[in-house]
Amino acid sequence: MAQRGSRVTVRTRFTVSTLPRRAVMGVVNVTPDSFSDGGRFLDSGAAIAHGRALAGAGAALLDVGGESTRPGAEPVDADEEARRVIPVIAELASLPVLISVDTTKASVADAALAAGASIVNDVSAGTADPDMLSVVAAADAGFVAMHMQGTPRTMQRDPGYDDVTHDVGEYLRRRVAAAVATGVRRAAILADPGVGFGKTLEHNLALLAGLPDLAATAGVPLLVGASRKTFIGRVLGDLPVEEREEGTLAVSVWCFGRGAAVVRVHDVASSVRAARLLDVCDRASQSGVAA
Ligand code: PMM
Repeated sequence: MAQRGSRVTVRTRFTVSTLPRRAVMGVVNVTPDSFSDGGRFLDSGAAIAHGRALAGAGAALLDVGGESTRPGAEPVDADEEARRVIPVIAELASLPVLISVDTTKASVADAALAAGASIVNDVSAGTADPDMLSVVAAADAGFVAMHMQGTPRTMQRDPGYDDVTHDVGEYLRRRVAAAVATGVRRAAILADPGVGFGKTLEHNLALLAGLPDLAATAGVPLLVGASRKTFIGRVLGDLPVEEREEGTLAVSVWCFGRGAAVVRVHDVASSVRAARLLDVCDRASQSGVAA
């Protein structure tokens, strides 16, 4: 429980199995330079309004980030990052959705968990800050362990793997094991292949094709964040970021069809509607309903 002024925020104890079967995480970037919506929500009032709108559109989780991880991005110091995200998290924590903080810094994670976040989404899977896993464990919080090759500044220069699905799966398995060994509950961990983080178009496609294998190797359910990323634009003939929504939706449906537990997207409404349709089709096929 976190105290903030006169308001008391109750942080929900996160367990992956309590999520809707196909859950949608909405992105709330409080950054001047994010990958696809950079600068739009740097003002915390605008970010809060955006988070409310995403929750209203059916997001089960809101992911609040104050440091851009787009290729080439420069790091932000912890004080500035906390100044961006904490007021937004404190406000959004009163909504009936789970809040995650997108950070690689233990001090930011700690403050975010105190402000009402339930999950730490770490694109470095706990490797960037030696205190990260113990902060998550001490708060009994959820954890998203993402794979990245290199750092955001350098990761797209020349990514390489022996076998991308195997290498990423093994990495995620090791990071999940490290988190569990530090005291993070396995039932509160999601693994993420890190679409676009040190990956070519072919690597991204191989990972999407291999989602069931990845989940089996990682040993925990998957979260996938492909929304508006470069590979979608490339596949569709170099479309700019504002024209990648249909491609994003196709990837959400693909990921849900391959068993992903969560998709992380900017446009929540379309993926939520798709998830509902998939649920209804599943139920119809299970009960043998014919048209
Ligand atoms: N992508 C971005 C930022 N954070 N976190 C996870 N777990 N997975 C992702 O794929 C991911 C992430 C970059 O995209 P954005 O700048 O548009 O949020």
